Amino acid sequence: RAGTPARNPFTPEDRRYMYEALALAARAGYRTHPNPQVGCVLVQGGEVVGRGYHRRRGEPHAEALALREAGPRARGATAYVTLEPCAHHGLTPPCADALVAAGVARVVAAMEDPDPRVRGRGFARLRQAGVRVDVGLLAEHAERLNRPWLHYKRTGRPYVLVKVATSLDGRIATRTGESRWISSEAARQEVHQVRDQSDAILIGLGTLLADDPRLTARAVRPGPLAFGWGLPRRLRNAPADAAPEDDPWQPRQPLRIVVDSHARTPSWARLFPAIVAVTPAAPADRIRELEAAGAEMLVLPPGPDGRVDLEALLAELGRREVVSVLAEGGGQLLGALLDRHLADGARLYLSPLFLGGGGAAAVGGEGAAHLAEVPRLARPYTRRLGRDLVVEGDIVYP
Ligand code: AOF
Ligand code: ZN
Repeated sequence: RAGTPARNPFTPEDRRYMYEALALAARAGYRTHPNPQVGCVLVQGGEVVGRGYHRRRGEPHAEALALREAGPRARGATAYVTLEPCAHHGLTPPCADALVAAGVARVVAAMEDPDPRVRGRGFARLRQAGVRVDVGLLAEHAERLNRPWLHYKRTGRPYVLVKVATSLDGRIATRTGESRWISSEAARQEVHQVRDQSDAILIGLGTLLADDPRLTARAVRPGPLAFGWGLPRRLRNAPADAAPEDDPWQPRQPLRIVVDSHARTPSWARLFPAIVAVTPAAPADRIRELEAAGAEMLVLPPGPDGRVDLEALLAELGRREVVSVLAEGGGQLLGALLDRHLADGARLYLSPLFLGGGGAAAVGGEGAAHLAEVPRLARPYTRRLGRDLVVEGDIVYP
């Protein structure tokens, strides 16, 4: 134990600069899709000489922007980066080479890049060129910053966030079916910000029939990082706090997806254009009709229960570079995702109301027979929002 501090290569200054790099990265507000959010700060003689963050796919990487700002002052500098510098020729040249060429003396990285094109190769190149490399500073923040992207890179599937807005007794409607509005105005507004930061929204047929939702993001302002629970407030709020002229907030509409085994979606549904996921049991005439209405029909193998195999659906979405999915309901879909261990995170908006017996439950599905088998939040984070209580966190399965 006595030897531990001596092996920690990081100083309080290192922490401060890495924190700054993380705050820069977070400004992107997931606009980097399908890329990660990355920030970089270059420090020379106790002075910041360059800053950068990756804004959008195809635009320069964080390191390239910081090096551009620093110019010749990058020589001998320390680079603080929130992710391992890349080693591949993608849409832009390798950052590891650019750092070497600029004469950077030391690279401090929060974590390794799990992308198969990088995965340690960036560090190896830097070290081969004589650059000192220290990895692991504020890694827990870096993990939370790119929660959906890291999951997507590691599993090939999008990160699935389950959204639930209920009464205190976990219901989404009264016994007569009234459901508008259980959650407060503030919570409903936040949901638009979450949609705006999600690549796709998933609903079941029941919800479509009950609500006929548009599922668009009608967010007027950028919000805090939707998938960033556990981050310090300053990092999580970075997109909202970034000056608009600094990073213009372009509206982005998520893909809309309905899980509808037998293609019962009405052709007048308001959410079109959308993807409708069906099984081979769906009638051909309905498929043609929905295609004419603006649907992309995705015929997937049926799962064990005869309905759309959600695992196959997520695998297909992963192939299409969907990094994050917001599952908005209803109870059957959310229950099926939990039953099959496919829900990765949850956000609950709890309104201080009791709807009582007879009101529909927010989560259905098969459910657990024993407490030892239930999914739970690894660590629930809570906060107040208007009159509601928000509970969010990563789901773990036994
Ligand atoms: C970095 N700095 O700022 C980012 C990195 O399509 P490309 O060429 O932009 O490459 C995307 C990949 O590069 C992405 O999957 C991730 O591994 C890495 N992103 N790397 O050094 C950055 N955005
Ligand atoms: Zn790069």
